[in-house]
Amino acid sequence: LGLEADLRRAIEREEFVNYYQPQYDMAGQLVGMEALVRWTHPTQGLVMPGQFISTAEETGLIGALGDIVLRNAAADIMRWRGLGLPVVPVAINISAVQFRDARLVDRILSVLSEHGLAPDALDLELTESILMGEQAGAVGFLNQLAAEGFRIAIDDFGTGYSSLGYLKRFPVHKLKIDQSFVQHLHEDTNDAILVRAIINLGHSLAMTVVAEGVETPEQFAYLRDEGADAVQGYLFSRPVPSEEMERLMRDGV
Ligand code: G
Ligand code: G
Ligand code: MN
Ligand code: NA
Repeated sequence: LGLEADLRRAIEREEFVNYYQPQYDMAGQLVGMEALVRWTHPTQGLVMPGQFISTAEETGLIGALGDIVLRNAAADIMRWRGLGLPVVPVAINISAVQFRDARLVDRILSVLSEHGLAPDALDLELTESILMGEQAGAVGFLNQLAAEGFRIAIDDFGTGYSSLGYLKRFPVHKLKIDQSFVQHLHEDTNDAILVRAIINLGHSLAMTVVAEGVETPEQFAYLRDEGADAVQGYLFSRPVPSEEMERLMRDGV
């Protein structure tokens, strides 16, 4: 209960900032970034999402928190555009719980229109569980979001229920290979084979394939040789505050 009350207060005071982790294509060009929320706690300092996202979901506060993340992203995008910096899509994480909110699509659209932004400014990162069909209404939301012009990315791809049927039923634009497969590419032949298979699967379905959690030049070389479209990971940059992201956009890695 302590955390819930604390979180409620933090949402009222908007004690959250977006960090951003850049995504690069295989030639080193910035092609996107993922927004990752942090709580700027008055006494505990910077608190990571692992400490509060699940409580936000259980208490219904995730909707309001999601709005704050979106507003912060929209404000950053507008500032960067004003500075003439390269305009790349910002990926926003949307959890399965947020997909239960009948007003989800309206919430996202209204934040964007407040800032004069079009849906193509964002990628929406969803987990496989949302697409597995156990949630009434999820299919309708997805089709609605895609029709509005949002790109849909499947986060942590390969760790879900591995029912691939949903990939052809839903408007999915991007697969993000889960970092657990990337981590052991060079010790585990099975992981290397799975990564190759996911890249080929995505491309066969006309999707973009992004690898997460790239930490070594060897992992990057394998992904490049297998034809991955983009990479994200500590090898290039950790998630950084928006001012640092701004510097990365200006000066490169
Ligand atoms: O860097 P990292 O510790 O930031 O992120 C941990 C987890 O928190 C990730 O699984 C990520 O999907 C989740 N997360 C980060 N930011 C958000 C957010 O704005 N909304 C939701 N729903 N999840 C987020
Ligand atoms: O939304 P998702 O679960 O994909 O969130 C990505 C998580 O992975 C965040 O917590 C982010 O900080 C973390 N991350 C990003 N790049 C790397 C990396 O290269 N190595 C590791 N171990 N974690 C990473
Ligand atoms: Mn993500
Ligand atoms: Na992920």
